Amino acid sequence: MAQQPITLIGGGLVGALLAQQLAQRGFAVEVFEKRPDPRRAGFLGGRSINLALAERGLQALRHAGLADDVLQRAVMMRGRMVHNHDGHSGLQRYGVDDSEVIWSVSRGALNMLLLDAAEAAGVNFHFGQSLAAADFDRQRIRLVDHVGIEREQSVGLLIGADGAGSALRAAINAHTPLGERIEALGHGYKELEIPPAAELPAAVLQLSGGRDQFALEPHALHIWPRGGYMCIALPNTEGSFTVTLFLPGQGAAPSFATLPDASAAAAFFSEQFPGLLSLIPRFTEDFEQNPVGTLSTLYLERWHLDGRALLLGDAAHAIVPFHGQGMNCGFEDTVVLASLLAEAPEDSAEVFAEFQRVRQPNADAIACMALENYVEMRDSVADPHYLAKRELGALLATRIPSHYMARYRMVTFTHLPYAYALERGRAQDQLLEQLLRENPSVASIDIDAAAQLFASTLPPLPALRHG
Ligand code: FAD
Ligand code: 8R5
Repeated sequence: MAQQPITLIGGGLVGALLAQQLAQRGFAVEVFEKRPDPRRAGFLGGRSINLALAERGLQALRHAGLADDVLQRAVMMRGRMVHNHDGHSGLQRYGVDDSEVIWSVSRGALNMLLLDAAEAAGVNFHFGQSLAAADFDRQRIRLVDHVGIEREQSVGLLIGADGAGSALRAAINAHTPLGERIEALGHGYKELEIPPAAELPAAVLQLSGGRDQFALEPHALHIWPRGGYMCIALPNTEGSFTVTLFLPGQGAAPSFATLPDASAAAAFFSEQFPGLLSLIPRFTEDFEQNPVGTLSTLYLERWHLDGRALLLGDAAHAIVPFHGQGMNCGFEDTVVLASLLAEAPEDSAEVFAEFQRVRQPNADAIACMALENYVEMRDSVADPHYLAKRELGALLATRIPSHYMARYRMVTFTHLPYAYALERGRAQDQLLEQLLRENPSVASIDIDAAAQLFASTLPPLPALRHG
């Protein structure tokens, strides 16, 4: 087939995975990536940033033949370890057993693995080449290198996987508005590090089992919920944890505005997260060196310029991080797009329109659920009503798995469309609320009657495909 070559902007997680899949299907793919090749330049500063990989992302990696390689370097997380203010902690499992777990992976290592795989499939990468402008009518783009030298390049089909601040999005927008809306969350984040246990004084490890390589339980995503804000920690393979503080940016204490320096922040931590603070020996350096990250949701009315240019991943639908699904959703995008393009390579206008038709309702749904999960993580996980609902849900999941599945499990461990998970979750939640209103406690609920209520009110869940 005499198809147009593909010009991909951005060789991050989504760009590299898409490039590999398109090359595997016989497309000629050129990738222009702003940053230098991470395999050559190394990851400067050595900060380990990790991400949670769940079933959707894993499924996309299976398609690409890369799942086993990735899992080999991942740390299994079985559930959330909730650290309450009184110092007590407990594990809330994410799934029913160890087949339903999420995986902590290093962003740098994952990106390098994907670049290797894409190159092996025949993709041509051009690093240190940043998109500056695009002339869609002449099929040319302008690129600028790291010293500011500009050049022009002729292009084929333009696909933008250049992240939340997408330059291709800005270029399309200047040609034909995309109907862009960016909603700031108003909360920011700061990354800190818990080093491997060997680098910590024995005294602070007593409570968490000092014999281990890790200062905390390694096989969990740790949460310190504090109502309006929280900390989380994800394990790294080397025995360290990346901690993230999520906090309002402005306003009454505590907010980033009321923590002007590391000593104010340390005082706040010793009050709110004393056990955690003792595990962060480089608190001052971390707090001073690492910037406050911003969090927002990006909504676009359109994701493409007819058959000439398309956006995917964060460039099309950046979301807040609280469901750990940004990368997972972007990876799911790549499978859909690669298969649509392979089916009709000459009809890019139709493919791009169909891609948006399929993916946009799902992107909107995960955007919404990610916002909701912030409240759940920072507040509800310690709330008795929420815990009662969870307990009742767990009973129903065992009693009628055909009619009840927790929304978190649909999002994290199945390939059911996000829009379905959102809608089904709402319907289930109404019934759970009704049962808890009509009964004084979970123990007093007749589970057979509850199961009957679900079975007679809701259609059965779709049969699940596995693997
Ligand atoms: P990016 O990964 O941002 O890649 C964009 C690429 O485009 C980059 O390589 C960039 O250099 C390049 N680029 C930018 N501008 C240009 C230009 N002008 N020209 C050429 N190239 C350009 N998601 C999860 O699923 N689970 C998690 O646990 C999770 N944790 C996260 C933790 C952090 C700290 C952050 C910030 C995000 C997290 N996410 C997580 C979200 C996830 O990182 C993103 O959804 C995902 O990286 C999106 O991939 P992308 O390729 O679309 O964008
Ligand atoms: N992203 C995650 C979850 C859900 C956990 C749960 C939450 C850090 C900037 Cl905040 C967050 C989750 O409901 O118990 N799974 O994976 C990843 C998360 O944050 C990532 C690490 C992050 C952006 C900073």
